[in-house]
Amino acid sequence: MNANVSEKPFHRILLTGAAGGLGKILREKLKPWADIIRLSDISDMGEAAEGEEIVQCNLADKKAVNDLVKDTELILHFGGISVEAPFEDILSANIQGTYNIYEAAHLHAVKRVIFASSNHAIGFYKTTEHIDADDPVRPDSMYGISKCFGENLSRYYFDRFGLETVCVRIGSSFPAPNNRRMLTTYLSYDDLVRLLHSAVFTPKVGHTIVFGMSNNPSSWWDNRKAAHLGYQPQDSSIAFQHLFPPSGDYPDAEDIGANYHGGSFITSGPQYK
Ligand code: NAI
Ligand code: 15L
Repeated sequence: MNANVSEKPFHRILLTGAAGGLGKILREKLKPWADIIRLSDISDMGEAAEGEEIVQCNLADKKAVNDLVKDTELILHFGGISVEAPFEDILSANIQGTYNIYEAAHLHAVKRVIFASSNHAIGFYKTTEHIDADDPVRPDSMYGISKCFGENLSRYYFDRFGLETVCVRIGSSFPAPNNRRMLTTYLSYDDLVRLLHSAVFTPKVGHTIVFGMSNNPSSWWDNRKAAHLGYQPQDSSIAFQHLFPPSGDYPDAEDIGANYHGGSFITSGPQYK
């Protein structure tokens, strides 16, 4: 066997948001997938280990993003503001930033992007409603609107140029659920990696929207429209149910956040007097 020939599926892939909560997990987990992982964030990412390249840049800087994407085969776009924020900040990091990623991906003939979308693209559905990927978006915040933008932008780049995307509407991906709502929205880190593996290695994905959730005892989201990905979650929030024991009045009709998929995000947007 020629020692110079790699057996990894990709030569170089790009992960944005590498300094973030999920980025730090993925930095390790993606290593078997590529000879080189190019890590990017606006924040410090420490030193590059073997098989890593570090590029610190602002996603809103079009020239910098163009250079960032050059020579990569796949992009996992996790960078950006991950909670509600003033529109101008969302515009720069999430809307301009995601546009810059897609423009560069097209110019450099990247074949596929995995876009970290969010449940907040559909957060204004009530918890009594069950939806699938074909139901209309109902963003619950400026942040959620930026995720709808990314989903529509990626649809356009697929229809116009054939650039494939899997939009992962991540529920709540943390070490454990932090509240009762997250018993429904929880996505374990291992299931996140399983889902990304399906999104990256399924031969044809076109433009797919998939809900990022573990095999939780309750769900508001139906993933049958993304069945071609073959994603099989193996974890469940059931292991954490004891942390949030049932109480008779949940969801309390007065607690508006408890009655919507997006939880408290639905009141986090602009406040008017
Ligand atoms: P995070 O906030 O920990 O990480 C986001 C990273 O993006 C940060 O390191 C930040 O420095 C970087 N960033 C922000 N603005 C930037 C800019 N202008 N240029 C370059 N980098 C910038 O968020 P987390 O939890 O790691 O989420 C990662 C992605 O997944 C985000 O896009 C988020 O919206 C999405 N997501 C995460 C969920 C979760 O439960 N963790 C749920 C739904 C979506
Ligand atoms: C998200 O989109 C956020 O990035 C994350 O911080 C959580 O708030 C998550 O949604 C959630 O809905 O739990």
